[in-house]
Amino acid sequence: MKRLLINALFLCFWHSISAQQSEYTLDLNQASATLLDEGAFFAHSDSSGLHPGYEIPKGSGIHAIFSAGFWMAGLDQWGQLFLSAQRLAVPNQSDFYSGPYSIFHTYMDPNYVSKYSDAIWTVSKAEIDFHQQHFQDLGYVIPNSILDWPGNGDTILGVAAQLAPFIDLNGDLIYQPQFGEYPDIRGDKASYVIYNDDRPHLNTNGNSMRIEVHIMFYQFASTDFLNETTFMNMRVFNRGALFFNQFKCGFFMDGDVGGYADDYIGSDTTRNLMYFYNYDNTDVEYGTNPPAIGAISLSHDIQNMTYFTSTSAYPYNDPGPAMEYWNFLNGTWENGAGFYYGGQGYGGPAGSTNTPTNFMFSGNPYTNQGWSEVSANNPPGDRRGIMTIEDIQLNSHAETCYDMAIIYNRNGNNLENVQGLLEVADSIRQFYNLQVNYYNCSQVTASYDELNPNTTKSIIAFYDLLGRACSPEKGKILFVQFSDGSIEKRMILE
Ligand SMILES: [Ca+2]
Ligand SMILES: [Ca+2]
Ligand SMILES: [Ca+2]
Repeated sequence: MKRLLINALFLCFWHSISAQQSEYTLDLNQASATLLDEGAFFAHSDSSGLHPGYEIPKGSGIHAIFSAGFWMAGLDQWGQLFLSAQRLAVPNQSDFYSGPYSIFHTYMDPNYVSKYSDAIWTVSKAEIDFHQQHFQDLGYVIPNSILDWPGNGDTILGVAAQLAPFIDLNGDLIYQPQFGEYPDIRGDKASYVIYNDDRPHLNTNGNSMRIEVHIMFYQFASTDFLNETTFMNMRVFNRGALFFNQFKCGFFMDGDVGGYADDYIGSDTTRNLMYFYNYDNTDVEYGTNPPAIGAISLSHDIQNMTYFTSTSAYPYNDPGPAMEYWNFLNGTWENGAGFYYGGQGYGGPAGSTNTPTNFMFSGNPYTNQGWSEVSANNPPGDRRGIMTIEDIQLNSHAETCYDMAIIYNRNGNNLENVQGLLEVADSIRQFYNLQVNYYNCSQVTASYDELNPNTTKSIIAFYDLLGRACSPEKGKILFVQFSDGSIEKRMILE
């Protein structure tokens, strides 16, 4: 057990009225991913404490991730900070709560509790295929995985009418599996998790954003790189009245490559990748040739990638209050000090420069090009990383969405596995770009050529998020410049 941070006071107070977080392990392929429904995932918690929750390969008893979660924050028009974030699966010490947002806040209603205290729904493509072929057969019984799919929320409880995606054959917006309708999943098996932040934030003490988060975790059965991959489609719904002038979403991951104490971290800005690897070629759990594991953003260019280490001194250690999480989301240390290229990314100590950077250890430790923890010869440790994947305005009742994947490679020594992971990242992106049926991960629902059907203005240029001229590419978010001079942030649909 790595650490136990249960706050006994909160535990006593909340235990009687707060439901236990539910757990499900998605393990269709070689990645055995433990899911939870209160903000943290790839983590496991029981009476003996906190444990890692991403076993790979499945059945080995060895894990490569201790914990992960999405961090979200926004500033309202007066600059007030609202923030929801989770690092660890400590029971009853979360910013997030299982189930959808309720406009009546009726979370203690027995009907709400019975419907949503377990907010993880899982279904396989095989079940869906069988259902499609046999739903009209005499004696066919719809399996619970399809029957219970949360396509519609209970509006009597103040929950949104539309929740998880489904194929609505008759177009009435009502999920009717008895008519052959079925969950609209990706992959060969998917788990759908719903949680909200509409109660006290027991982790960060941040202000509630009134958001609802949906994550579809999905895996493919395959014999290639997909067999060691878990995908995530994450959607954020702003259910309240707040308008966030600046909304940021980050993906946090405490990668532990087997033993946690001898790891390095890195980023690859061209691949939108954050990754963890062993500093030497021997790990206490994986043995020789320990793997590399990473998180890749597929729908968005990452804005920054930062890290911290639990054993470091302030301000280089784990964040505590909401403002410290906000600082990390903004690509600074937790006290707001900047990151600098070189060394350990601090201003001052040996090896660092005066050059600010948004991406920690952006070089390649295998080719030894650029700045890496290998080139800096850093002391290894328990690395935790956070990559900020979006910075937008988020209106009341708007939604945004992200596609990501957790990828893995173990085909050589510790550094060859980093190089191998970069190649897996390219394969995953190629695979993702071919998925034409995926609904588009963007706040904007119009495609660029439909923006102004009667328009007098035409598109004159595209720019990427760094302001560089680029060509339009499906699934890419970019700035579109129009002939009247206006610029809008858009995602290309087709
Ligand atoms: Ca229907
Ligand atoms: Ca290790
Ligand atoms: Ca770690």
